[in-house]
Amino acid sequence: MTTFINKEKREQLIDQGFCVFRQVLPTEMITKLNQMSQWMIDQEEPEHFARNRSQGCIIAYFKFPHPTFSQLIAYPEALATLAKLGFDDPKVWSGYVISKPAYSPQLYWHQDGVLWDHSISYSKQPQQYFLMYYLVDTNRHNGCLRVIPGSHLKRHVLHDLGRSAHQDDGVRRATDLKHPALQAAEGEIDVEVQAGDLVIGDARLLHSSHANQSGQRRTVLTIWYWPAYNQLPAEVQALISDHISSSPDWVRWVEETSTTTNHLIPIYRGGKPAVSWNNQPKNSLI
Ligand SMILES: O=C(O)CCC(=O)C(=O)O
Repeated sequence: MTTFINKEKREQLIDQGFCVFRQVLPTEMITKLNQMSQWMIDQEEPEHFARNRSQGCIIAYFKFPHPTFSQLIAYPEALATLAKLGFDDPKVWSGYVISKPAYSPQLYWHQDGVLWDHSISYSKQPQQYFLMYYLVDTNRHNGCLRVIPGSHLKRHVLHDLGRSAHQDDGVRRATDLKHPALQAAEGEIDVEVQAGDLVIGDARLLHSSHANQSGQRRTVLTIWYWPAYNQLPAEVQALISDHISSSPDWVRWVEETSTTTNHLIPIYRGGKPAVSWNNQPKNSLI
């Protein structure tokens, strides 16, 4: 079957670094995912929430395995949406429950690219995308996503903060609310969505989220894919495959879910050494 490519959204994703598809998840699936997320959150240790106060929490899908998360990773409507962007053979990388409790602070500005040691990161070739499903209607008041369009391809002053946002305790724990990674940023825009919408974004895009000023929890499920894994250079495929297969949790998850996720598993059997992992853009990003 030939899939109609949505050229407008593809162009937006490649040039601006993100796009939104409306109403990808039906209400019953949103209800199941909310129940699953709460079940995972309820098992997490108190120190996790304190350590990750800026995010709320960030719980990997395999930490408390649940069939509904695996169902979402291989969800036919999500994969059909990637196909509408021209990606009909994506591979998966990871997934998280990221949830802000009522009245919680903003998320720090960051980007999640790991291939900055490879020339591909300084090009428009599709690499790594997040698929984000917000499980409640989300706006500026309750902590919607904000992004800096185009920042996956163009240097921004926030790049010079480096990885301090991820590493600095005052930022992660949101005890230093005056830190530049927690401020409004030049060029930012809000991405307001309804529950069931799907936000797709480039891993290199600078993003954060507003504080949750509401009395209700705000949860997003983030799943990372390599939309065109088979077209990536061998040394990049090697990094992806080495990284995941070195995790016993990943190996167990692959075995347990193979009937539904087999076609999504990135495998590299060539002999090229992996490119090194680097989260920080070089000066050649201008
Ligand atoms: O909480 C959000 O809205 C986005 C989460 C996110 O991008 C992250 O934690 O890396």
